[in-house]
Amino acid sequence: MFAADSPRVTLFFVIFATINNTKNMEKTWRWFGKSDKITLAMLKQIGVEGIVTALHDIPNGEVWTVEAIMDLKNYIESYGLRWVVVESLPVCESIKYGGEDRERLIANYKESLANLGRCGIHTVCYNFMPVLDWARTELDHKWADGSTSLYFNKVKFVYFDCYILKREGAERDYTAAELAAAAEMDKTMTDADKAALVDTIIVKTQGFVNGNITEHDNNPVELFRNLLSLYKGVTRDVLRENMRYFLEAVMPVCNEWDMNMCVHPDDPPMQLLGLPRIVCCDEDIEWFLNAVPDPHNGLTFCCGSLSAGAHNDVPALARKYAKRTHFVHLRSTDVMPNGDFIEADHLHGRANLIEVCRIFEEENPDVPMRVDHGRTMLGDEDKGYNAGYSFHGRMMGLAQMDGVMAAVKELVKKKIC
Ligand code: DNO
Repeated sequence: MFAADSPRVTLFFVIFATINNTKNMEKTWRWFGKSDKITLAMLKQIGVEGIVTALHDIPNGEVWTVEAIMDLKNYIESYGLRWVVVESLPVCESIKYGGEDRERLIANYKESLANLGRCGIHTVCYNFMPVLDWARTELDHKWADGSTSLYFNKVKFVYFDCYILKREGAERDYTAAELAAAAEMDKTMTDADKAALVDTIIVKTQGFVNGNITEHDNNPVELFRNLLSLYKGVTRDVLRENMRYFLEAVMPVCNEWDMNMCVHPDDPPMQLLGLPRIVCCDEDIEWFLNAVPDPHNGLTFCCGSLSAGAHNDVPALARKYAKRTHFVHLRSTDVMPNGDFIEADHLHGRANLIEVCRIFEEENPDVPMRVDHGRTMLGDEDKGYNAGYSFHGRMMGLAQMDGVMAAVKELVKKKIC
């Protein structure tokens, strides 16, 4: 098989793709709506064809009406693009922890799904992570070349949990070495450092994806504590049952309107802050797919999230779950022995995206894929883009993955690999 990290192989792919001109993967892009600083006109110029987006202005739990969906869909189509995937139709916390108003919220969710189906949009990405969507501790970790990427520093996360959040019993979740390193860190952390860490973990990475806490909230830590307290007594098994309950409730609508639901893996794929996380590994994926064995119940195969767990063999998971995958995120990470991880570039890291693309080309060639995250580079840094969602960095990732896909398509067709 290919050595994904060989520059010569990479070059071969890119040149090969250029000269062969095969019908390539649909180039999709996560776009945050009409107020996104990266406009559809810019995306047209870099060859984007499909859009991944959501009605970001509608508060979680409210119905997405046909009018609102069509307004955005028509806007996207006026640029000659198409709305391919919804990311995300958020599942409210109350559905996850099993609150009193979950029936009403599930009814609203079903109505939104039916309305999306009526408008011709059939793939919906969501997640079942309690409170915290994805977790990072640094937004601008420097590479030697001057570009930056997102980073998860385990000790900083321990520090946030034990010294800022001061969660009861938090110490039990960490090793003696991690606690000692956090105590050491406490000697030099200023108030400004602490505020920046809070801003990264619970504001800048969260506001634009799940709306629990936004830039306008005054006391994010207090709000966050309140959210965590909603999960008292919600064990892993309870969360699993709540997920099964939700999926069973929405499947009839999914069947009627041919809606593909695809859950995003937990990012990173491990327990955090005492909260259960239930889409972390092979056994978890197998569980939720079997719990509701309807083909509309599927996975967002986020190579980046899965690769951030040293326990996950990403190509092996792709082989096993390609046919139940409705959406792919192309991103890679490198995991360090101390539990840190860094977002690698798209041709490197432990996700092995070249092999993953080959597997999907063989097993599920029409699945929508998007390049996920990118470095911050070449002027991206002062544009105020959402964390991880740079313009130049993602454009580079898109070009790399486009070349890889073109080559893989040709090689699979000729049965060379
Ligand atoms: C982060 C994203 C996630 C993802 C949601 C899906 O960059 O991958 O926020 O969109 O978890 O619901």
